[in-house]
Amino acid sequence: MATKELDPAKKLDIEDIMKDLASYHPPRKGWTWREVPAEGVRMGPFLYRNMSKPLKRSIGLPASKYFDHIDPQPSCVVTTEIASGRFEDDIRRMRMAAWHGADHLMVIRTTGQSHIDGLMEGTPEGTGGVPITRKQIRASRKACDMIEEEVGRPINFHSYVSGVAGPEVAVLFAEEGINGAHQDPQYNVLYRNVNMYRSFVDAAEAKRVMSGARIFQIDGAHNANATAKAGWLVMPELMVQHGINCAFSVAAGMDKSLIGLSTVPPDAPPAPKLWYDLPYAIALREFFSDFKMRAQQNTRYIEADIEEAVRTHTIDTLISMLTSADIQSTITPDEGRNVPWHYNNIRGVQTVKQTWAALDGIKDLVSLNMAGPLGEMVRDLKERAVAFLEELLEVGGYFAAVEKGFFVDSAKYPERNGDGIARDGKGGVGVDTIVARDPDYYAPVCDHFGDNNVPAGLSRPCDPIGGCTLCEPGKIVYIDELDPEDNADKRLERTLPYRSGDLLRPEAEWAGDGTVLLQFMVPDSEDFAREAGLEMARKMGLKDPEVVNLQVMHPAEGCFVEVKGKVAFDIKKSELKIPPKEVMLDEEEIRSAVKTLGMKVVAATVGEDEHSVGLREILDIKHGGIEKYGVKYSYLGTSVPVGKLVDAAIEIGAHAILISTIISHSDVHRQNMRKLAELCKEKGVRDKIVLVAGGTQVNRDMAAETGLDATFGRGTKGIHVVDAIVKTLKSRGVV
Ligand code: Z98
Repeated sequence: MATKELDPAKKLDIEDIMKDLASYHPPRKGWTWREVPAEGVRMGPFLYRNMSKPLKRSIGLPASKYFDHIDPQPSCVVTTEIASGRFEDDIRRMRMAAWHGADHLMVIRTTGQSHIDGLMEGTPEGTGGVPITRKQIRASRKACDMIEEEVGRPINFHSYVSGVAGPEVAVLFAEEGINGAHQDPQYNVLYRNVNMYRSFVDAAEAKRVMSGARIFQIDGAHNANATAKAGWLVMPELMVQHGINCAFSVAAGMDKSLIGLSTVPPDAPPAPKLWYDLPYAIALREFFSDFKMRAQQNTRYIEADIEEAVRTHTIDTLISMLTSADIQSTITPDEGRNVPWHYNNIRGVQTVKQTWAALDGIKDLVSLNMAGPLGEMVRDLKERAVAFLEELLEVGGYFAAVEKGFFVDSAKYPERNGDGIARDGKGGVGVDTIVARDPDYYAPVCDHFGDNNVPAGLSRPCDPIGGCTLCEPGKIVYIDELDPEDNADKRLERTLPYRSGDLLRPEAEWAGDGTVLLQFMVPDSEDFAREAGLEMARKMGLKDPEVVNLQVMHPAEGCFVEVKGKVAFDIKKSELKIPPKEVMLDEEEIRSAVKTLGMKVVAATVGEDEHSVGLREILDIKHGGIEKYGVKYSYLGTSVPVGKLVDAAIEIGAHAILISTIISHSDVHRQNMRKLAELCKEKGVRDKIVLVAGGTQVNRDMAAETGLDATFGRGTKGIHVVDAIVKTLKSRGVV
């Protein structure tokens, strides 16, 4: 079914997306990589060596305005994790993330979904993630189908095939066109205490179904270095975990190109990161050269400070570039803050984009010195991993090793601390639930693992039933909301005024949530800063304030505090006075007009005004003053009588007079402005010279009131002034 084209000027119409879901099926299935032209990508004045094709529509980095708004896109797939608990809000966030360059949207499941032994229906609200259900996936995939058209690049939608309903979830994902999923039976065993045999039986089926739908798989080895007391010591074990999942996946019928290793740098500064993370990344790439690498920042070290997260992320991205990661997952400090802020997803994506552009083609300029300690460390890791695997085989194989607590032990193999996660083969969720298939077992479904006595002569195993749901999507049974209260329609009703009505509230997570973040410094010790911060936020009118970040600046002098909270007021859009949008002339047009005229201006602060700093900023080239655009200026100094300025302008044939007037008592600023206009009239030059005034108490409306051509207040830059002069001269037919 074709989706509607999105209008970039309009918000997503969530209600419309929710319509006709029962008959919606994704137009395409399977994972997609970015297109990376071998000859590089030319953008603006640059040639990029390792970038993918640009997007049809996107928002560049903040500094892109200095470079013709180019938005180079890294060669790797860029991931962002989105999971606010309400999928209907997340799809708006997905659109924002896609516009900034994310093409892998990972939807974290709600806490505990691994333990649910079947599929959930409806779209209840989640905590710590989104409940993954058919309706939620279908609506989100439908939104992604529209968004990918809008930005001009396929979007990979991703969630998790883990827990005791793994195979059922895999079928659901295959039916609904999910493009990527975490799947690793070891994850279930170690972190979710699912029975080890059951977990591997399930995984074989799940992996087979995933490969049929060309769903890209990411493993779960990284969870060990996020869980272990010392992540940098478990690297040999991680390589073994990767190896087990890769080998098992291939044995279950998965294509190697669809298997990704979840490579997570074991360290973060202040640790000497490069000495651990780089050899680990290289050892992985060398051992697993047939497979893909998805790199993600280590969540274990993420504190509540966004700056810290971004710094570590930048270094991680450098390592990813040096070792050619295929997917870069981005992370935000939200794990430490408990609010998944929309804009932090974007910041994570920007970090990768910014680093990738800055370091584009780094491998053509810099090479790794494998002859030194790096090569030695890589070899050491590989040897330890091989020895680990050998011992695992010696004790009787994987299951025996898990029983003995081989995994997530906090010492560096072959040392052991005896604190690994040990699981009992006769225990765990789903123990004793494996049923051997009868010798004549036959299931009329496709992509089914193991013995299936498909009758001879059929082109598809599902022919006798006229097609399975993987072949005939029309057979999928779609169940809509069951809960009359906890459902998307009810939530959408409540948030409608904030999404398409007249009301506006700040938003961080959900439409109309009113959540804001305050940043300030409390000039006292940590003992007081937290409570003081909360109290200050309350006095500023925030409800439910919570300190989400506190950084000591000095033990006694003070702390930087970030407090989140909620506001309860609404703003009415219809009551806002929106100033008319100023359309500035093109910079080139301005420069050429200035050049043609040989534009000259005279400038001074007038009356008894000694404040010259603002005017100098408007004039000097240093911070983008009018000099930058070729204007020649005569600066007459401070406290200059208005008449002197007019005489000077006439004498040198200036095109404009610029006065600056800060002092405003007794309305002296207005008086000087009026005087300038009157004197020019008296001397018969009013139509020849453009009159401009500026100052902190001046605003745009004062021009009309005082008889000048343009007046400017705070925040004015040289470009605004020269734009106004050229526009006025154009209106007079001078240029
Ligand atoms: C990541 N930010 O890896 P439940 N299966 C595997 C996993 O690694 C995970 C799950 C399932 C991280 C997210 N990973 C952490 C192999 C989780 C999650 O429903 O939470 O048990 O599944 O991208």
